[in-house]
Amino acid sequence: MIEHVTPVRPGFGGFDEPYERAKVVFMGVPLDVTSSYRTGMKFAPARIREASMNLETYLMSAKLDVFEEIRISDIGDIVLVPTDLKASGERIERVMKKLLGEEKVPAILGGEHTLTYFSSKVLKDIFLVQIDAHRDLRDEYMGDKLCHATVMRRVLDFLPPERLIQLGVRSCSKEEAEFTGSTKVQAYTTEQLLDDLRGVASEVRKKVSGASVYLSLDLDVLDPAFAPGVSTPEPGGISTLDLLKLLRHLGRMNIQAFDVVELAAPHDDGTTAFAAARVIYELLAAMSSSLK
Ligand SMILES: [Mn+2]
Repeated sequence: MIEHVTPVRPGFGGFDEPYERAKVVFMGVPLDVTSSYRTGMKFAPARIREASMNLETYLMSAKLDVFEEIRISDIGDIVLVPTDLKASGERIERVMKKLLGEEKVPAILGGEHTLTYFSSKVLKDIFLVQIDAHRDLRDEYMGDKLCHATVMRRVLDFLPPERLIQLGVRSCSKEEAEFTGSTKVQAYTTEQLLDDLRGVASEVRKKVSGASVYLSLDLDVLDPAFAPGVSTPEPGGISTLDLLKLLRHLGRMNIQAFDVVELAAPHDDGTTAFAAARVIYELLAAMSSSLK
């Protein structure tokens, strides 16, 4: 039993190992506080787990079963303080520290994107690879310094800008465009991805080289046709298959933790939850060779 965590059964995929033996450890982080539009991200971990139970754990692309290749556990959901972002953040940091201290690879089922500020802060000398339609780089949003629209700007309070790599972006404010023009934040737009997915992926892998990576996947990078149930849908995105192909490459980076965020469960017919579970399986398959 881990402090501030409530067990959930069945866990992701349903074949989980005891925590002690596991390398990859799933946890739900049902953070749902700062959304400016749709809410319901607190229900996302349950919906993603449910979808994960109804997909094959054998991956044709990788010719392996992720549960045979990787020791996976699911500790359940972090119990957050619904009205207190700071207190919730402290709990996220505490659980992350414990897992990383025991050489686990945390796999976070969000929750809104703001959680990434707390979960990535705990890792040292990382590249943060953010797959997202939005840049999330406003300095403040409606007076709020830390929310889903500013989360990556706050990450830059502790992360050197050249260590943030954004993939699939296609929307930002004028302020964000001006800000990114003057910093070393690296970004690849949706169209750059679609024009040369393999080229972008290998460029990112070259930049990151062997360094530790925190991978943050905002499901709104997908076109709303493929992921309608997100907090702030952004038309003109990539397909689920594009994302699977991208993760087949990026999963071979030295990933120390990852999150999948922004599923607004009440607005989803299951499409987005299944896409989330499916891309997680693909990512795990790609990560499996380096996790052995
Ligand atoms: Mn985001």
